[in-house]
Amino acid sequence: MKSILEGRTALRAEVEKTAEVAGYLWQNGWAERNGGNITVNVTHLVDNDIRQLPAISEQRPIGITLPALRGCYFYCKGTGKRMRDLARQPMENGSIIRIQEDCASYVIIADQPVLPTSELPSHLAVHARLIESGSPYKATVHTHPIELVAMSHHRPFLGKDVLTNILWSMIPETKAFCPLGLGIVPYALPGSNALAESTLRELEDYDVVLWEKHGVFAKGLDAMDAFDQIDVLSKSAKIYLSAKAMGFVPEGMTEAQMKEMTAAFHLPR
Ligand code: 2HA
Ligand code: ZN
Repeated sequence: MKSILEGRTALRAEVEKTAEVAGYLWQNGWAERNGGNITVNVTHLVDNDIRQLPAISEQRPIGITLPALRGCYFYCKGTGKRMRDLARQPMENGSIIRIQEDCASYVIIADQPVLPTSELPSHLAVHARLIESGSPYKATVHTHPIELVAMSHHRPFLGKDVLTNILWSMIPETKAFCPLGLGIVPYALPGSNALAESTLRELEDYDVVLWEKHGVFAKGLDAMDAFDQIDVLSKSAKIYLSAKAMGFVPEGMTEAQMKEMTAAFHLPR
């Protein structure tokens, strides 16, 4: 069977980059079984021939109405599919969907009728907000990074910007490459509207948010950019835990050293 990616260099590159990220999530131990999701807005890579493609699924409800997404196209990980499989075969473990005229339903158009992620409403709600706010961001990534999830089990860490400041102070690059820090989303049932709504709210101020006792949700220019931000935060969490394992609480960079970073890298705060 011919893939939609054949002869489409830019779309193929975007899907392959997403597959590369899926491999990193698995290799990092952040994507057990079918854990995690990736959704990428590929509308700008879609040509007229793709727009004419017939649906290969029934029209399915999203669960919410998102007017900003009318006629948009997304590559989505398939529900129940594994990141480690998606890394090798992205079009068998994910699919491309088209948002319908009603802005409340979608159809799958390629390559196979693989149903998209269970977290589709929360991912699409974030994409709608990104479009409405004129953001260049095209990707959302949800994954289960071990050390960050472990830190979310400690109540004192869940106060506003407590973890942001600890993680920023572990190594200078974290503040430079995750300049907005880490937002906190209180525990809510996976796939629930409550989780989607508090994620949407927290992403107004942060690029990466920590879902208490579950995982992280990040937005970025592409899946690689979202992954990089999670990766630098995870690196800092590992340094914190390594210090604790050696029997001491790490000192962290001083206020003055953090301020120096902010000025040198022209960071927002
Ligand atoms: O899709 O990780 O939270 C699998 C998940 C949902
Ligand atoms: Zn999850």
